[in-house]
Amino acid sequence: MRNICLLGISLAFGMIYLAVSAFTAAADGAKVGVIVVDLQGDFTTLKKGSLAVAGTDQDYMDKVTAATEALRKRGYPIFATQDWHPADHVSFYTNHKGKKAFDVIDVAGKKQVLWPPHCVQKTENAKVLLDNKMFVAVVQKGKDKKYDSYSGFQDDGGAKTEMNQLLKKNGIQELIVYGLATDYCVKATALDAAKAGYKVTVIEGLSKGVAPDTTAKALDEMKQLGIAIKPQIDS
Ligand code: VGL
Ligand code: ZN
Repeated sequence: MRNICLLGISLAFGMIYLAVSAFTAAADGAKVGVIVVDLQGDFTTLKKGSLAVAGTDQDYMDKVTAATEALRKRGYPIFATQDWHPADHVSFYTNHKGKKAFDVIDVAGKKQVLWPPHCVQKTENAKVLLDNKMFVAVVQKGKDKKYDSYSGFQDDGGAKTEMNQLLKKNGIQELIVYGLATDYCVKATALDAAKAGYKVTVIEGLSKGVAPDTTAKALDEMKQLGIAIKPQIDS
């Protein structure tokens, strides 16, 4: 009797497990995760950010919020990246004498765009604009003053964030990526994800770029590397 009971309980748990994993898997059976990139005040016109990307108004925020909520309800674990710079960060033009915003200099053999100061640690406009309860984890990047870090996986000095380990720990094989900005942090994060072996889809309609030419180039480059570009999330 006791054995039959135990068998019944294990069968029930087994079925619940199967039902839940079927729900969180893509059509090909892979487990899907989401990375929302740098959805922070400083990158939005909504919050009058210092590096506001065109088209990041209330309407954009509402779309991103609704889509992220829908993906979470499908059971997909949601991750966020957060640009999180010290005030003396190398990417700020104000930290380079005689330079102005959007000048390009050489840093450790790499081209570095000089930005207006943005996403300074603990400032109001460095906050992620989605309810933190949505996220399994928020991965901060660009904390080392010596290196920029467009990618959520690693900085320009090669130092890895916890992103890949977090995704592995959560069993993620496929990623949906969107946010700000298409031509910088979305692109770098999607490319590193693809290089790390994830199947990647970038949602163009939930991402906005700093400039039209670099955005068009970024979309091309991502496609070349096998990243799928979709206008919206599948309904
Ligand atoms: C970003 C420029 C500087 C981005 C971050 O999130 O795309 N762009 N820092
Ligand atoms: Zn930055």
